[in-house]
Amino acid sequence: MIAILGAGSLGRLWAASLPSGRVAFIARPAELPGASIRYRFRPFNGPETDIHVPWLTAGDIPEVVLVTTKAGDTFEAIAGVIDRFPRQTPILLFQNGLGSQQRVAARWPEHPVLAASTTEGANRPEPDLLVHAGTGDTWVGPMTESAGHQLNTVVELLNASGLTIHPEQAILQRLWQKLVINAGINPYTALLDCPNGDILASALYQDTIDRLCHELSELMRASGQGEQTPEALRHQIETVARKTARNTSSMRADVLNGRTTEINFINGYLAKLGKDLGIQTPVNQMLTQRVQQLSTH
Ligand code: NAD
Ligand code: KPL
Repeated sequence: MIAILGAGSLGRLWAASLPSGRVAFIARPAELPGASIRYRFRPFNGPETDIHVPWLTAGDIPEVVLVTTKAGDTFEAIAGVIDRFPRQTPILLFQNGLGSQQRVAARWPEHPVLAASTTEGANRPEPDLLVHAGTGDTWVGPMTESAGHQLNTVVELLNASGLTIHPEQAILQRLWQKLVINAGINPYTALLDCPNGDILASALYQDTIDRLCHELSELMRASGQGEQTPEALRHQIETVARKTARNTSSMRADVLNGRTTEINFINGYLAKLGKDLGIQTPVNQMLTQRVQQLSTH
């Protein structure tokens, strides 16, 4: 049995993709779950299907727990349920950005904690409809020492979904690569309320992107993530912004839907890291503060 904590867009994508009967959602501790979660699943290709996913029952021991909550909810979500699972149960974290994964790995080092970086795209235009909006790749790798031994088992379990999974020993590096892209696209789309491609010609982006990439380059070097010039980072950001030009970023979508954004785990994480490492990060700080202000009213 594969258990999923967080029955939102990504959790429902995994639940719909894994073989039925092999997957269950984990209820919040105070929740009295009903019979099952039901929704329509619109795959990337092919006809819509009806999905029923049961709740994990007290006697079920999952082979792995997929955590698909937002970064800001993850620590508390796991803390509420982790006592139900044996120590050897692998925990696989799907959060965007950085900070939440390290916090979980540091708090529960005895558990095999793994992290995933995924380019799959899923959304819920209606509460009972899950749309697989874009197919991609998912890299999975260990965040704690004990997780290294479980990596192949976890990847094999996930392979049953038909989604494309890769084992990745250097998962932190992979998460950093995505962090850089998110840091250079997401806050601009939220502040400018525009699709990804439209940020490129804006004054806000033009005035700050070189300084932002300089901060990113310094932070990567100081935290052992290798040497990347600011120019190379800007090129990577702009390539993704052009490739996803008509997309609404996850951060813009969160703001438009009145949800808390993941800014604290993207530019906010980088600003905090700068403070810890003695590196100035005025652009990351400015973007973090301005996006935080968007969500407070
Ligand atoms: P979402 O908001 O749709 O889903 C999160 C779910 O977690 C919600 O249903 C929420 O009710 C639930 N939740 C919150 N606290 C909980 C708790 N204590 N116990 C149980 N459930 C709880 O978000 P999402 O789009 O599915 O994204 C989840 C994470 O995956 C984010 O970090 C996001 O950046 C990342 N991600 C998402 C996608 C995507 O396509 N949706 C792609 C890549 C990465
Ligand atoms: O990952 C993304 C997000 O929206 O969070 C990008 C790459 C910016 C695509 O929209």
